Amino acid sequence: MELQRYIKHSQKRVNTALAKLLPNPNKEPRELYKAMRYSVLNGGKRIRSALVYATGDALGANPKVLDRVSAAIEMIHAFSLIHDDLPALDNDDLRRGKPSCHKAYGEATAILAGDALHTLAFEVLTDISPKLLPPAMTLRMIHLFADAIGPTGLAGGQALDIAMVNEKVTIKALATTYKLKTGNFITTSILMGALAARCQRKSVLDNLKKFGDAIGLAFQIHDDIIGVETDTQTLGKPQGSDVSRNKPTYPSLLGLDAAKKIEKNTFNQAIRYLTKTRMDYEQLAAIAAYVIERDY
Ligand code: GRG
Repeated sequence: MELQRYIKHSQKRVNTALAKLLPNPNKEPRELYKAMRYSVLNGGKRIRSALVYATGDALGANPKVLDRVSAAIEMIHAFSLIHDDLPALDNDDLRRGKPSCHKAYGEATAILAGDALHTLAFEVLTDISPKLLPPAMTLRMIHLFADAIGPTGLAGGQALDIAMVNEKVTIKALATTYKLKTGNFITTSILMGALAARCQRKSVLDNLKKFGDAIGLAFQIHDDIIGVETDTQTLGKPQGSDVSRNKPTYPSLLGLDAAKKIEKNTFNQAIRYLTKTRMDYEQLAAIAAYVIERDY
């Protein structure tokens, strides 16, 4: 299937699953449930879900399992964005072109909406039917998932990110921060898609991991580049916000041209690992290309 259609199709799959799995906003506590739905269902490119579906579909996973995996991943992603936008962290008023969660619902509700999405994501995974996936495989997925969110994942990466503001850092330290803050969660989305298909082949899993790590880094370098080059309206968040916060980025440390060169080399490396999996990787390769071509 052509990429744009595949991405639209995956967005529809995950949005349908999310709409069912998120709590009913007509029940109490309404404000909390509305804030959760607002933050998860307010757009988003759904790149991580597309990676789950592309990997799982290629390896023959049950579509219902993939829906739960994708939904759990988008819940955690939305949770991290809600907390990232809070005044104590990045203090952003705009997310996906709309008021950020705390601007729309207040800080207390935004904190709780993030917390509730965090736990709901785990519940969604533990509820995968043992008829569809052996519990040992589900447990393996949940372990990977937790690992990508906690101290050696999103939370740890965010701590490093905060500590870097106004500091002189090396490109190596920045790459480590990006791996924790962004890369691990992208790699995990791909590996969960493979585990959802009961894939146990070490060479496939190892090369998918290397592909994910490379494409995760390319994703974040591209985020730095479009943060400088794309206007606020297209970005859905303020252009140049990293510069105004004095946050180190690939372009600020190396210059735009060098950042673009590294991004391209990292993408090429990612594709080399992908070809080594010997799976049907056409959609994954197309999504990887989109990751470094998107303008928001
Ligand atoms: C996870 C325990 C825990 C705490 C939260 C706030 C935080 C710690 C982590 C934030 C990490 C963060 C915001 C990383 C940025 C990742 C990133 C590049 C987000 C943008 O992703 P896109 O472009 O966004 O896929 P859309 O809107 O398309 O979904």
